[in-house]
Amino acid sequence: MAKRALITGITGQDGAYLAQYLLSKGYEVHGAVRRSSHGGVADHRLEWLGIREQVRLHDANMLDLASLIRLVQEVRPDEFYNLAAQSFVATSWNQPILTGQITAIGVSHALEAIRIAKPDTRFYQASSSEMYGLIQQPVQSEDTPFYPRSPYAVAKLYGHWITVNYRESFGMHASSGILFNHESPLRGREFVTRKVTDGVARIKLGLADELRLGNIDAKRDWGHARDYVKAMWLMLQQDAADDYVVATGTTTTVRDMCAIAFEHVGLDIEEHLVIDPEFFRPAEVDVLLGDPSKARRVLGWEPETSLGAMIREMVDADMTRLSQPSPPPAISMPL
Ligand code: NAP
Ligand code: F7E
Repeated sequence: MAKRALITGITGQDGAYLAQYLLSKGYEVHGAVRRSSHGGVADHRLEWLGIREQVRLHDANMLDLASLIRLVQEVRPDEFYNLAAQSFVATSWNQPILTGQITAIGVSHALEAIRIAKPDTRFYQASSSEMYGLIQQPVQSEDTPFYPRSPYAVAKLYGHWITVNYRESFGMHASSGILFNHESPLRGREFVTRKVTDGVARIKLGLADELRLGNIDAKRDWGHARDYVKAMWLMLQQDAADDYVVATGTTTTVRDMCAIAFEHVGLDIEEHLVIDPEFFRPAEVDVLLGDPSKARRVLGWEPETSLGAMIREMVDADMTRLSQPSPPPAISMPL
């Protein structure tokens, strides 16, 4: 019989790629979707990957424990991937309480739903390298102490430790993936890589003439979401649940990432890039660099896509989107 997976956050970047990967492995894939007045566009990433008709979507919200209990009772998943979150760091200073409710307490809701309705379900928690924040070691591994620098990172720390706690308290098969930044053509346009690739494509096509960014000296360890969702699945195939860093082991400045995008379309970065104080954060995570050796050793996982290849893929996808007869308008949020 096909294994059954339940994904919260299935309408997000990782949820879409994970659904595609699990379908390719023969899973029956179910997803939790929160009701929105924009219902017609919530599944645009699943549409982009051509899998919308192959997944079963259910009405549930991370803020509503009862909806999650009912969902686990109804779907009876073998594996539960908790990807739902208020995941944009900058917004977490504007909406710190909502971020805590979804990104922290939402994890407790998911774990309680499993504990009540089907305790043998294997659980994956989407933890984050943002938990390292003000880094305590130059290269971050599973043993590096955390020092969160945003309401988002504080909330993720709760989600991480409550996952560890349910594993230790109730013997649940609950694993936490400490994933470093991962991107793709399906990344939200508020995140810096996609803001850059969308912005560069607009400039190339004459739809804009500048790209406004904040701290371009920040460094990140960027990988491809398509590669990273494989690590999530591998964690749940292990006999024992555990925590793993998933990263490339290479770090790059925002400036250099941006240069790759401009170069790809033959534009001069100096002519178009504008530094705008509006995009600086109240507290910054200056540099992140992960050590994925445990994931490599135990899971046999390797990143397959270089930063350069990924940024070029993203620019090409944005050029295609923006060349359509009615291209998407520029992002309107002040983010
Ligand atoms: P994303 O694109 O922002 O997707 C977030 C998902 O959560 C969306 O499907 C969203 O639904 C859903 N969601 C938000 N609030 C919800 C609620 N109250 N109830 C139900 N669903 C809700 O994020 P992502 O990049 O795919 O990341 C997936 C997960 O990994 C997140 O937990 C993120 O924090 C974490 N993470 C991401 C990275 C990264 O670099 N991408 C790195 C480490 C950890 P809507 O479509 O309705 O908004
Ligand atoms: O920022 C700098 C910004 O928003 C990266 C989320 O998926 O990864 C993501 O969080 C860096 C920061 O991602 C702009 O200050 C400069 O230093 O793309 P980002 P993030 O904050 O690292 C982690 C692992 C997660 O878990 C999160 O969910 O880029 N930066 N100028 C800018 N960032 C943005 N967004 N916009 C700018 O204009």
